[in-house]
Amino acid sequence: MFALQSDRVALRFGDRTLTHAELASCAGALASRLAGSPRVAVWATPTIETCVAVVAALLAGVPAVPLNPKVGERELAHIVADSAPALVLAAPGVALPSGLDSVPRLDVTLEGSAGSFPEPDLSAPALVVYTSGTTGSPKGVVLPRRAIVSTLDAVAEAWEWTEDDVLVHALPLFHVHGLILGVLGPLRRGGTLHHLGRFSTDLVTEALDGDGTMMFGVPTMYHRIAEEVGSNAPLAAALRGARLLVSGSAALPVRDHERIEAATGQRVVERYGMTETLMNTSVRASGDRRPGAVGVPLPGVEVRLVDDTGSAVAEPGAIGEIQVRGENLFTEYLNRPDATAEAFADGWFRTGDVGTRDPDGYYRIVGRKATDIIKSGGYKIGAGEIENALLEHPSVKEVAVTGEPDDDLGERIVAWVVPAGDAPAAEELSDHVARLLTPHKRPRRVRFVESLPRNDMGKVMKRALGT
Ligand code: MCA
Ligand code: AMP
Repeated sequence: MFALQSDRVALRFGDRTLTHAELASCAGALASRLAGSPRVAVWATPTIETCVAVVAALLAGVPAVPLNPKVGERELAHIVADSAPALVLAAPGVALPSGLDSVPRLDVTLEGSAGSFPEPDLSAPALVVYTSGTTGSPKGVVLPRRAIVSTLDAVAEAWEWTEDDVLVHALPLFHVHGLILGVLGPLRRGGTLHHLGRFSTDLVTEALDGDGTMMFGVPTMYHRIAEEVGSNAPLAAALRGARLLVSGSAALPVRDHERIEAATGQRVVERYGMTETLMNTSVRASGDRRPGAVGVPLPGVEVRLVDDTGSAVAEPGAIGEIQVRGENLFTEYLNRPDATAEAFADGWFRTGDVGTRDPDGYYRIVGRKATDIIKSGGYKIGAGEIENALLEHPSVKEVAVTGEPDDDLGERIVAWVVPAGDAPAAEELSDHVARLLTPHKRPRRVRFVESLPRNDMGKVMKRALGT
């Protein structure tokens, strides 16, 4: 999957770096301690140790489950029970929550010398990434090595990504965007990742002013850049000098595209992906960078649009569900053969996204089939899991969760609550969700109501909930 031989810097986190050869040594040493484990969890802090742990698991052929280090107790219990990791890999000195007490810990150190490992079969599972659905708890998406390799090679071709590129980003390392594209991408190219630790426009300026050539981000990050770039000359200059700025995980509003272009002369490249499919389409580095469009299918990926009757629609401008086929796809949802079967139609993966195709083959995403999926800050969040968490709070009698437009986050989570007795403080309910699930799933707004609008069947009519 990676050559890991050169003396070029592979990973930079603050002032800590590892060359490809050094990474091969320390990840190789760790890999020999993992070999034979059925599956391992990785406490995915934004650190060099997380990268070493994931590379070690890949070298050893042991599937890795990246864990959000801010995960709440209920969500962690679910992931641990579902994925049954034999070990949890963590940076030395980092405290782990009690939900991991039953899982033996292995510290990730940056020492040791490389062993040699046979390259596992391409169909072997490499990562299990948890993702939210409309209802219930997050599902473990089993990603084979083939999907990772094919998606990374496809985007490399589209973005003319080489070993000379230094990728800059501040994405979390427990999702596809930050981990697969953002860490494994530079490693497969033989290039460099410069991770900022956290997002800030000052850190972006510094990194792109330095040797950074490309940047990946979610629309919230580009929105924050767009808000500032017109009046922040050093930021504008740093962005102007970059080779490529790529946005994904949610739609980048045209207004933000335009503000960034006006201040920097750079047009952001959009690509469209999903945890289950990795990358599907992208605007090519040399192609027409059209705001609002997610480009053309990547090499090896077939895309079709299917209308409500299940028929493929091909004429330009027709609207349908985006379905995908190719080597970029996941294998299954862990322990969920029912959900896996439901996700496919005649061998095509049903994304749930609704799109249209321009006459020249560019795709645009126009909506989503399920109303109970919210995309906030680039994170996918299921309304059902938040409703279930809120119903556990003694002051909540009934609840409905919706997403409403938010300039910064794309969508913000709103909880419509019928209190049991006196209404609790909104913050108490938000903290409750943050503690049980994860902070990014907390409602940003709580609206107390006397009742929820329901249809004759008793189902909450979410569209009737005004703001
Ligand atoms: C706030 N915090 C709390 C609470 N409230 N902690 C505990 N309890 C609370 N009640 C903490 C948070 O943990 C966080 O800590 C800080 O306060 C601010 O939180 P938040 O408001 O959520 O952060 P933000 O500033 O709004 O974050 C914006 C962001 C973030 C940086 C853009 O949303 C982000 O990183 N998004 C990336 C999502 C992503 O990677 N998606 C990829 C999946 P602290 O500051 O310490 O963190 S999609 C994908 O992979 C597909 C394949 C694709 O297409 O890419
Ligand atoms: P996730 O399941 O967290 O991997 O998120 C995948 C979803 O993010 C997709 O199904 C889309 O709804 C959305 N998404 C990803 N990239 C884009 C994009 N460039 N434009 C619009 N939506 C996107």
